[in-house]
Parts: sequence; C-alpha cells; structure tokens
Amino acid sequence: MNIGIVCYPTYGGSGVVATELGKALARKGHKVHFIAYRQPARLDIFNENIYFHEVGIAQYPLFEYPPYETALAGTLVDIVKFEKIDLLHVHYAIPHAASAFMAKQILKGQGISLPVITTLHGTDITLVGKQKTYTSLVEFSINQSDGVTAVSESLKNNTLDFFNISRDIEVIPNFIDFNRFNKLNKEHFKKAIAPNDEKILIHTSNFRKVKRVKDVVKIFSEVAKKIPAKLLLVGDGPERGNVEELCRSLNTCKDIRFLGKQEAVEELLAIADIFIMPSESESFGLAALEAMACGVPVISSNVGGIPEINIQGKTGYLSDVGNITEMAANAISLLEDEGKLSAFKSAAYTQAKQFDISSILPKYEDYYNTFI
Ligand code: GMT
Repeated sequence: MNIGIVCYPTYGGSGVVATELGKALARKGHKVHFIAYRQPARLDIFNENIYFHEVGIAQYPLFEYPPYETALAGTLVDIVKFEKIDLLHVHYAIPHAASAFMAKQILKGQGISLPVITTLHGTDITLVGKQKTYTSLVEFSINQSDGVTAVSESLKNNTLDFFNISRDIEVIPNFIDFNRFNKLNKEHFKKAIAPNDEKILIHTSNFRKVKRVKDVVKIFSEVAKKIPAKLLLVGDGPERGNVEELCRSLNTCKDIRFLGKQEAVEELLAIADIFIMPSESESFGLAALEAMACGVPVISSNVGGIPEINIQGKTGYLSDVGNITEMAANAISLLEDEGKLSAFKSAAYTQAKQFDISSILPKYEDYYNTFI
C-alpha cells in the first residue's frame, strides 16, 4: 500500500503514535509518506519505504496568521497525485481532517478517489474540539471521513456523546514496540540517582495543565515523608515554572530532578518503581503504557481511557482526579511491601503486552483494506 500520514511533528502523543505507526508499516513493506510542517520528532531512521514531505506555507504581508490548513490541503493534492497515494491517514482532527476533506474534494473533481481515515487522539475531542469555534468543523470532518478510529472506548463514547455523529467509530488502541521498551539494565544510572537505594517515582508529560503535574509533586511530597524516595520529572511545558515553585515551597527540591525533554525515556523508566499520572483528562495514556511495558506500576486518576489499561489493584491504583491523599497512600502501600511491588511490576508488564505493536498493526492494515 502507498499510505500518506498527516500528523503533528512534535513530541506530543498523537505525533508519536502516527510516526511509530508509519515506521512499523514501512518495516512491513508499505510505502509511507509523512506529511507535516516539520520532520516528525520520532522520524529518526532511514528506511527505503519512508518519505517525508514538508508543508511549506507561503508568507505574504496580509497573512497575520499563516493559512496552514489551505497549504496542507494544497500539498496533499500535489503529493497524492504525484506519489499515487492509495489512502490518507490523518492524526488529530484539527485541522488535519478538515484539510484532508478539502483535498479529497479537489481530487474528486479531477477523477481521483482518495479514502481518508481520521484518528482521534484525545484533546482534539475532549478539549480543543469542544471549543465553540471548532465544534462544527470537527463534527463535519468526522462525518465526512471515510473511516474514523479512536484510541480508546472512552474517547469513542466521548465523541459520540458530544458531537452529532452519524457513522461508526473503530477503536484501535495505542501500542508499544517492545524492541524499544523493555526493562534495560541501568543499575549504574540508578545508583547515581538514588545512591542510598531510595525508591524512584517518575512522571513524563508535556507539562500542560491537563496533566496536573503539581499533583505529582504533592503526591511525592507525601510519599517522601514515609519512604526515602526520589522523583524524576521528564518533559517540559507551560506548567514547569509553577511546578518548580511548588517544589521550593514544599521543600522537596533536593529529591526531585527535572530532566527536561528526553529522547530515551525507556532508560529512565528502566530504573523507576512507580509511574504517576494524575491527569484531569486522558483519552488513552500512552505514557502510562510505556511505563508498564518497562514493568513500572501506575498510580493514576480514573479518567478517560486510563482504566482500559491500568487495572485497579493489579497493575496499579486509580483514584478520582485531585485525590492526592489516596494516590499517595496507594503509592506508599506499594513501596513499603517488596512482594506486592514486585507482583504489580510483573502484572504491569503482562498487561502492556496486550498492546504489543505486532497485534495492533494488523488492526490498522485490516481497517485500511476495507477502504481500498
Ligand atoms: O497528551 C497530550 O497532551 C498529547 C496528546 C496529543 O494528541 O498529542 O495526547 C493524546 O494522544 C495520545 C496518543 O493517542 C494519548 O495516549 C493521550 O492520552 C492523549 N492525551 C490526552 O487525552 C490528554
């Protein structure tokens, strides 16, 4: 198959999933054309089946806001015709699904058929898509796509509840490449972070408000009162300054390491005992799944798609958003009981195995095949 993939090139979850999916499709022999305004962050390999096309936006003094949607639609028309693309898979509804619709209509006028699959990732529905200016566009683009997938049952239901959707939505969850996420031996690194064998808690995110990173620090602060522990904060974003201020006021800075954006997150997860995800909203929670693939149990909120991966009392614990006392108590109960912690670690790994890319990739291929 000759597949076009449109995505955000940043480190965000939707871009990561789109890029890893494209790389895996290319390994299976499909030709994959990534189309984005920059080379996707995870597109770090060379493969004869992978192509990258940058969307260039012509500047003009009149354009206070560069018309990206139009530039993307025009680029799509050009690439689809020249590269003879069989199917276009767009990740994140806004604005990708709308631009794909425009391109599809232009191509139709030229006698070219272009099946368009849209994958909904989360905030395109739960946050941004619900803003008044975007609602009608998101609803229209979903209804006009040839196929639509969502990354969890929760996101599918959320979409059907909020928008007026007249079509079916297929659930295809996020996945893990176990060649990358496996429990690496990083004992020397662990010694450097926790020289006195302290327990290691970890959080990775884009530090947006929705991730509630301040809750992570509050939970850690409670845990550290009972158990010698260190906290690794991986990632960066708008909340970083506020989180640092909180560490200072709670007097926990000496036990917290801000590591910023890290490429090899699996090497950090390899030394962790507990992953914390207290999100306000989370359509799937890929970061938690990555932790579980490294055998790290998850203390999380119980929102969105998280309960579809983190199993209460088995792979971790789930609490209401903002219930810091309970999340801290659950973390302590795990950390102070080596037997229980070790059982949760292996259950987390086993649960993550269900999301192995080798079983999720064929779901996408089968789905594509229904449209070409
Ligand atoms: O988590 C983010 O803020 C990034 C966002 C994105 O679209 O880039 O992630 C969403 O998509 C991921 C991949 O499908 C999901 O695993 C995340 O749960 C989801 N984030 C939210 O729903 C907040």
